[in-house]
Amino acid sequence: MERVPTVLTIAGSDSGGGAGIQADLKTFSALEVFGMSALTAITAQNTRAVTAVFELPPEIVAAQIDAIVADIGVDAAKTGMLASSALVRVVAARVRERGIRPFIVDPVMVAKSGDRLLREDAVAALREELVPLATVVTPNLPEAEVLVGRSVQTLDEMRVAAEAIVRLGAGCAVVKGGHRQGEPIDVFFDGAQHLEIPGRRIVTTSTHGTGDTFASAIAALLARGFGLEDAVRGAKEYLTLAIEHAYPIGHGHGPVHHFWKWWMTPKSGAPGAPNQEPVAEGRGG
Ligand code: PXL
Repeated sequence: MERVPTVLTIAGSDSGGGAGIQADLKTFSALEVFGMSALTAITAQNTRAVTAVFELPPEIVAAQIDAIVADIGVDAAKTGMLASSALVRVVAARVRERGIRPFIVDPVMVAKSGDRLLREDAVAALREELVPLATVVTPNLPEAEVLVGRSVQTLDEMRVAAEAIVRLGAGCAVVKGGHRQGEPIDVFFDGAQHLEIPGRRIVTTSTHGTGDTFASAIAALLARGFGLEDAVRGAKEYLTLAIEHAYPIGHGHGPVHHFWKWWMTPKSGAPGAPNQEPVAEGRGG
């Protein structure tokens, strides 16, 4: 029998179920790989706000990764919320020492609610220790600005930012255009080829966990053997349909529908329902 690819998320828990490891594990399952998790932090959170954060000790994060590598093996891994420089460093050390690849770094900095998920003093560790290990880095516009230290708003600036991230040592950068007005174009650069990957803008408030879902989908598709460009395009397609099929949950930014392909029962309030309002400016993606 064919072996099922195994994919690891190194990320935080979202008690609201829409982002973090919850989104990652749902994405892995939907895309037909076996999901595993090394938990970095616990957030108390709903669709409106993060109300508390508890960071786990670096040793237990390292122990989770070691336990998984020692028995099950990792065909691809991705990172989400890493919270602190100590956690960034321990994850970088483990990924380097265990030779974990492909390795997708989603440089998570703030939640959809605006709450910080990475301490300011951890940005340098992320840039210097984690990004150079990455097969792909997937920043949104604000994250790209923090990583490269300059404005990233126009398509040209997105291209320059992607190049700068590759110069930091990443194999590839996908700068996501979801936060721009109009068509959400992602800019892809792998050190050789620049691509503009167009998408469809869906008017909805159900955008919580979109970044986590995108990075996890890339990890799953890479683990299944797709090439980088196909994995990124496939991830975007999967995410677009998951946003489109979202049903209302909570009163803020609701989650996407990871299992749009499998659920048979029509959902009241699915696309176009009363809570589907225009995406707030500067949010989403
Ligand atoms: O979407 C980024 C993200 C990652 N990880 C956790 C989160 C969020 C956003 O809310 O809560 C735990």
